[in-house]
Amino acid sequence: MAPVDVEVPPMENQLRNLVLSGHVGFDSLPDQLVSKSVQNGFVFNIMCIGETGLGKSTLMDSLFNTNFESVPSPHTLPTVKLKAHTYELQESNVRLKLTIVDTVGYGDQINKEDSFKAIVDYIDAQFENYLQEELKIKRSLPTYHDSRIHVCLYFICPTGHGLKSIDLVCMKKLDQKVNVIPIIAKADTISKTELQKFKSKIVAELQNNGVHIYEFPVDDETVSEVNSTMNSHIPFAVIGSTDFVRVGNKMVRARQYPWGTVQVENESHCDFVKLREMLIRTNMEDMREKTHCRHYELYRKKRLEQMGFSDVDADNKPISFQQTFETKRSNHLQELQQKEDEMRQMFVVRVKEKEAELKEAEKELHAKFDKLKKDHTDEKKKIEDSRKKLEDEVVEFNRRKAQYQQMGTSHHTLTLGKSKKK
Ligand SMILES: Nc1nc2c(ncn2[C@@H]2O[C@H](COP(=O)(O)OP(=O)(O)OP(=O)(O)O)[C@@H](O)[C@H]2O)c(=O)[nH]1
Ligand SMILES: [Mg+2]
Repeated sequence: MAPVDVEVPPMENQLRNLVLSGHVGFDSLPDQLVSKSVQNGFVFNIMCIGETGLGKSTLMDSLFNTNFESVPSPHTLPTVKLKAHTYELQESNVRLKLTIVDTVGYGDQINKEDSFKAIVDYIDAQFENYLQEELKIKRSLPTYHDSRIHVCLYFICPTGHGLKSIDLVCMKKLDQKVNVIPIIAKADTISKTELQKFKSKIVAELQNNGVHIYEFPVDDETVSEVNSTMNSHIPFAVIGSTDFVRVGNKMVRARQYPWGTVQVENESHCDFVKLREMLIRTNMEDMREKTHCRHYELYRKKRLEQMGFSDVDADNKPISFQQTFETKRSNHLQELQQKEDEMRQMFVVRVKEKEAELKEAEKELHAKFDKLKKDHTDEKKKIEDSRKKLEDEVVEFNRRKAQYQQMGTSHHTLTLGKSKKK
């Protein structure tokens, strides 16, 4: 199809503001959207990165107030493995398909250099699956199970000494691919004053190393205030527990120690409530959107460019997908033709070479045959000579034999004559 030239007037001349004389009804669009979304249900995918036994599963149980029945990981795996489990949750009439991806064996290897590789590959693989679905002629995106990671909770070990190099390297590798939220795990093991210093140290280290963690959005005025306050509390120091204790007349999630009780949902004990508020109650949709519009878009751009597609040609002029395809197709055909010619030429050369080889072999064979023939003739001649010599010798022998016999006879006769005389 040839491109059609259509003159488009500038945007400002096209738009006219009109006043409606009565109620039309499109003000129900947001409600329609809500109803449709609720009907379809939502998908949210969390990745938990953190060393073995750092409280990842316990925190997930605490966040979603359920028991995901995850099993502890072994410490002895030679490589990091990613394990995804999907759950169907429902709250009121809202269904949530939640996938929790665990990084089994993270940080357990002696050589930790490749610890992040499996994670990066996993995130890319989910983007690639989505891209392949999107590129299909017959797409089924509405029913497609989107497995792209919407948030990555990075569990920091509560050492009080700042980040480990594996933390920095891993978060740096991921910050352009996923929304990274660093959290200090098992925060009940660190004192209040140490925690503040630890937090500032982590923030400074992240900044100095250019790691871009996810920031709660401040452009939506309904949540901008709470989000900007929460941004200053990052990294959240969290505690998880599967145990409940009675406080007043309420059962609350808590960890009991000989010296006291730590309540998971008590804001003066830890930042668990802040994390839940930000992750689930305020910014879940923003993370889903950023994953699609920022991280996936970046991946898609890179991949399409790798495949040879671009929005502009070599002269920086806009180029359509179809034009790129046509150019690629003709280039491909040209390449194919060139390859065919090369192969044909190569074939001719090979045939010639083979012919020469065969001729050489034939010549050698002839030479061998001639030599053999000559050897045979020589041998035959030799044998013939020997036979002749032998025959001559036989003749000579026979002649001599006859001579001797004759001589013998005449001697005998002579002897006989003498005796007669006597
Ligand atoms: N002190 C303290 N202990 C915790 C906390 N959260 C979990 N734990 C304990 O840490 C241990 C490991 O917890 P898990 O939740 O299984 O840790 P995990 O990171 O999922 O472990 P793997 O899946 O095996 O890597 C358990 O004994 C938990 O009770 C916490 O906030 N503080
Ligand atoms: Mg676990």
